[in-house]
Parts: sequence; C-alpha cells; structure tokens
Amino acid sequence: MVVLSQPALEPFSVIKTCKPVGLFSEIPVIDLTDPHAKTLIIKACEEFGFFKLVNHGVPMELMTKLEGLANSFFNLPQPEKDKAGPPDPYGYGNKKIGPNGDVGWVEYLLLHTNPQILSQKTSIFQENPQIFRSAVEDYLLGVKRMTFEVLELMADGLEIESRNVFSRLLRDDESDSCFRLNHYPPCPELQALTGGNLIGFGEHTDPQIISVLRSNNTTGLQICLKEGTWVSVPPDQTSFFINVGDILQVMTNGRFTSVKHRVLADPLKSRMSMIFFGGPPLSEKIAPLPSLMAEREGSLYKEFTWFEYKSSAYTSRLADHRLGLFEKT
Ligand code: GA4
Repeated sequence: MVVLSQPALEPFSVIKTCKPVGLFSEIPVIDLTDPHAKTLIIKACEEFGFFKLVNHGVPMELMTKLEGLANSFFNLPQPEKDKAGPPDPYGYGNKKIGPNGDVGWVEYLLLHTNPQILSQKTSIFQENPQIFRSAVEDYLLGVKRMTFEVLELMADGLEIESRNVFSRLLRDDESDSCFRLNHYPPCPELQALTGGNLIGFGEHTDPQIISVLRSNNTTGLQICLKEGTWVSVPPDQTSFFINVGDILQVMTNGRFTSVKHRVLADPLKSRMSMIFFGGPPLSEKIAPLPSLMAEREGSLYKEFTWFEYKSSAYTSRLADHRLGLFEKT
C-alpha cells in the first residue's frame, strides 16, 4: 500500500498490488434451510470466519426499500447531510472513520439499534423521519431474526448445551448492537491519477460478536485469508455475508477466526452496504465458553467486559490488532 503524495489526495491510501487480487471462488455458501447448515457454518467460521448466506428468509423488499431511502439521503446536498453529523460515534460521517485519524473514500450513517438511542439522532431522518426510521426498524427486525437463527445453529454445531449462549447476548434489551449504512461514491479521476485502487474502508476486524452485511451489486469487499492473501468477494445483492467478530473469536477460544476485511472503492459505480453489528450488553463479561476449552488448554484470553473492549477499540486505529491487548502471554 502507498500513501498518495498529491496534496489534494493526501489522506487517502491506494492499493497497488504486483499481481491482481484473486476472486474468492471457494467462498462457503450456506443455505439456511439445509439440514447440514450447522456443520457447514462451523467449518466456514473455523476456516475463514466468513460465509455467504442464501435462503435466509429476509424479504428482498426490506433491503431495496431501505437502500432506496439511504440513496436519497446520500444524494442530498452536503450541508444537509452534515446536519446529521458528526459521528460521535453515531450519526453521519464523511471520509473520517473513528476518532483516531483513519480515513476512507466513504460516507456513512452509523446508528445504534436500540430504538431509544436510535430516535435521539432525529436529524438523520430528515423531513421524513418516520419513513426512514420504520424502514430501518423493519429491516433490522428481519435481519436480527435471521442472525439469532445463525447464532443458534453455531451453538448447536459446537455442541454447546444452551442453544442461546450467543443469541441471548443480542436478544438482550441492553444489547449494544449497531447498524451502519456505507456509501462508497465512484472515484474515476482519483483512480486515473493513482493507477491503483482507492481504499474505501481500510483493513480491520469487527470488534463485536457477528456482522451481517448486505450490499448492492458493486464489487469492493475483500477478505484476508489465514495465510495473508487478499481475495475479492463477488457481490450478491440477494444474499447476506456473515463475518465472525473479535468477541466470537474469544468466546470460542480462538476456534473461530475474526476475519480481516477491507473495501476498495469502484472507479465507476457506487457501492452501498448495510451492516448489522451484533454486540453484547456493555456490562457482559467476555471469556471463552468452558466447553470449548480443550482439556488443559486454558483460556487464550484475559477476561474483560464488552465495555472495556469497546473503549479500548475506540482508542485504536482501524488496522490495529485489537485482541492483542487481551491475549494471555
Ligand atoms: C469497525 C466495525 C464497525 O464499523 C464499527 C467501527 C468503529 C467506527 O467506525 O466508529 C471503529 C472500528 C469499527 C474499529 C476501531 C475503532 C472503532 C472505528 C475505529 C477506528 C462501528 C465498530 O464497532 O468498530
């Protein structure tokens, strides 16, 4: 990766690779109605920390409706959008990601999924607050229902006695989950100038338990395989892409991998993605599940609360290895 030298482009990073990044052709595809789904999910989470979900039961209309409204928001004049910012951390953000100097070719809305906190940020919803808010709520209702099912299949597949060991953390009224709408505008001039690919969202792992992404049909998402190779994930607007987050890696004592990923902006097409990040309540103590610690293995991590982990994440840079601070030496 190189950092651009032209002053106007200064803060943005480009990727210049010697060989083109390959397509992720062996991407695990899980059919939620398949009787073997739980076994396949475990395999995918162990190998990649990532899979694509089909036959998920979330109606396409919920996705297209919200995508349309999000497009209308991102098409507003800049001063209008700025009224919904800055993201602290919730609200509208443009190019700046997090509080520690990360930037990307992206604008976004970051919302808490707790309805009370969601409604406090009324400026996001513009003159039609009710229409946008109910589209977000309807979408999240469908996505959460599906996510609970996925998490329960994971617990089943791991042969954990209580099926709801993961899903209860998201079902909790105090669950600290959030929702992100990312808009990556096209960038033809910049691409021409740099000859590389502009970073939309730099490499990182997601701190939460699980992330559920749906995007339009524009490419950009890449994941990093265990041996360090980056691969492009072909977009599919009818499916969801599931990421294992840091907390799930800890709860499984490293059996599942929190997947490193990034997004490159497209020179010509805009990309829109909507991501639900399922997190536990702030006071929840996070530690590996006893049944997942191999005999005499012990925990690979120090115990911490989600509040402690999240606070530490917000003092880090996007690409930092956040779990490092919590690993036992
Ligand atoms: C990455 C995953 C989610 O988008 C997010 C991001 C958050 C933010 O944009 O405010 C963070 C980033 C994410 C990890 C490290 C910190 C916090 C920006 C940043 C530099 C909402 C999240 O929970 O963590």
